[in-house]
Amino acid sequence: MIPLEQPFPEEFARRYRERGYWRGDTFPEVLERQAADRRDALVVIGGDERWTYGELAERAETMAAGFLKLGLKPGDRVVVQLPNIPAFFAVTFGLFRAGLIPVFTLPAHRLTEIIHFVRKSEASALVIADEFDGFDYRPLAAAVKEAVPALAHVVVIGEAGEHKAASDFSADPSCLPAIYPDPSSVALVQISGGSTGLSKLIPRTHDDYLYSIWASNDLCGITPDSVYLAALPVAHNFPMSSPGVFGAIYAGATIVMAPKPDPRTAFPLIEQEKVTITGLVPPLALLWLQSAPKLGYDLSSLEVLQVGGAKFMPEAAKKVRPVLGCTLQQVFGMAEGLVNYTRLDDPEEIIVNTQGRPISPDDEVLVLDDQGQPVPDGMPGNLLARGPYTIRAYHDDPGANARSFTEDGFYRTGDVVKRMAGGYVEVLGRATDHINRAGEKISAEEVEDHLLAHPAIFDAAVVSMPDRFLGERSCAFIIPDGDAPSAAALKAWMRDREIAAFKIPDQVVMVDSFATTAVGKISRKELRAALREQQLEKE
Ligand code: J2J
Repeated sequence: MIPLEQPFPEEFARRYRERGYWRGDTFPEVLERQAADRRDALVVIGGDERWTYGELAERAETMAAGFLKLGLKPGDRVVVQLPNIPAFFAVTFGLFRAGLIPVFTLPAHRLTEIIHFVRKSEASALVIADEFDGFDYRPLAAAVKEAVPALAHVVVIGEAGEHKAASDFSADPSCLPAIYPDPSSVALVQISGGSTGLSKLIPRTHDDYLYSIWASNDLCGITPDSVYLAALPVAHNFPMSSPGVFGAIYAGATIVMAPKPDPRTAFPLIEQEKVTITGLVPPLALLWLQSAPKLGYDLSSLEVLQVGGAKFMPEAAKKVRPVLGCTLQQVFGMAEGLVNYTRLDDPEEIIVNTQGRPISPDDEVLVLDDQGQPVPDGMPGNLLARGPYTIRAYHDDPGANARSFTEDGFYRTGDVVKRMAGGYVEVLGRATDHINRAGEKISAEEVEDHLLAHPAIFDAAVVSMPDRFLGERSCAFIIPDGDAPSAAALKAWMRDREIAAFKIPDQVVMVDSFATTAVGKISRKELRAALREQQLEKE
């Protein structure tokens, strides 16, 4: 197995420890501490379930024993694909307790993506829910197992069918590891939004991830009295760690799991459970702003609304306080590390117009022109970052590592930003070709690769187009080979390739040729411009 590691150079690791960022803490210890300190406090509410910290710790131990009895060994990887249900925490903290490493995927992922994550992480088990939102994950898991024989086990929350039921696991404290993991070892794997090709694996250590979590708690006002609503899928880095559900557990707060983020699902939960903080992507924030006055729920417990994942426009940002009566916190983060927040006591002007500033005094941020020279504050440039919770490398991907990191360890975020006084940044756009569709990142290359498999497609280029609601949506320009397929037929064909639905192009345009750049590459920039012109003509 290729080892999962995060190569922070020793001198940096030493500095991060000396400055108190890396506290030598680990995830299993965090839960154990909370279970001892606040056994009867509520940790998670979801559906009909209300678990205390004590219960969660017990359930996690049972899971841990169950996984180990299947034959998994500490250090093995387990792909987790679960919706927002309390069992997510029993599984995740069970894996932590057993020294196993969760690889987090989203409920929207389908066969193609899950096979990739299982293969790339060399996972020996996959954990799924039986069904969610009308989709049965059991046949998907069976197909993954068939495609990847090294995947030894599928564990199901709910009705297991042909797989193993997590409910059959039984407690056995004797098989649990007596020692905790090394804090500098990899605790979990996140996945990249990805601008080129398939998603990359992002190994995060106990030290670095926990730092981003506890420091976020301080900046977001999380206390044991906080009630965090998990509206976005919890496996995503934002609701997981900024400060998200893990922040809530670190602080001894309560998590409310919303199965879906729409107002009719989320608002009653806010009213009933007196939710104090939640995080949304911009299109959802718009929907909440529009629905709050109409639906008439009592949202007065809400103190902070975090918005991130994509740019939240100032005109919308301005409405948060008057309409929802809470403080807006803009969050500009990435699963690779660096997270920026507006501070809760920042002037409204900063909260509305910027995407915040980095968490840590030791976040090193560069804003460079295309030649790699620093640009003055206030001018657009490419954002690079290095720091105590920003990765130094993706897992097992030398090509991506050479592209995405400088020799001295800065991560090239691919974002174009303007830095302002006080280190606040405004996100202007991206240098790389991914589409940010309501916070879901889509790699243009990955979708093009699927399209090129179509027998009637000669070439394909996928670009973003502005969308009033989603921020961006995707458009595929296609040069057909012979008779062009209809857009509907093409979308149906894409769906049959079993990829996440959000990756299927929203619009399909047939063309005779592509504009190319000076070196003969497809110019996605010109294609985007062509789209904008078309839209203008329509308006
Ligand atoms: C503009 N673009 C943004 C913002 C992310 C917290 C919050 C978000 C993520 C996330 C995260 C943006 N304005 N406010 O992991 O911990 C775009 C940028 C960035 C990419 C990262 C977190 N917030 N973005 O969205 O790994 O382009 O993480 O590089 O999914 O989202 O995407 P992802």
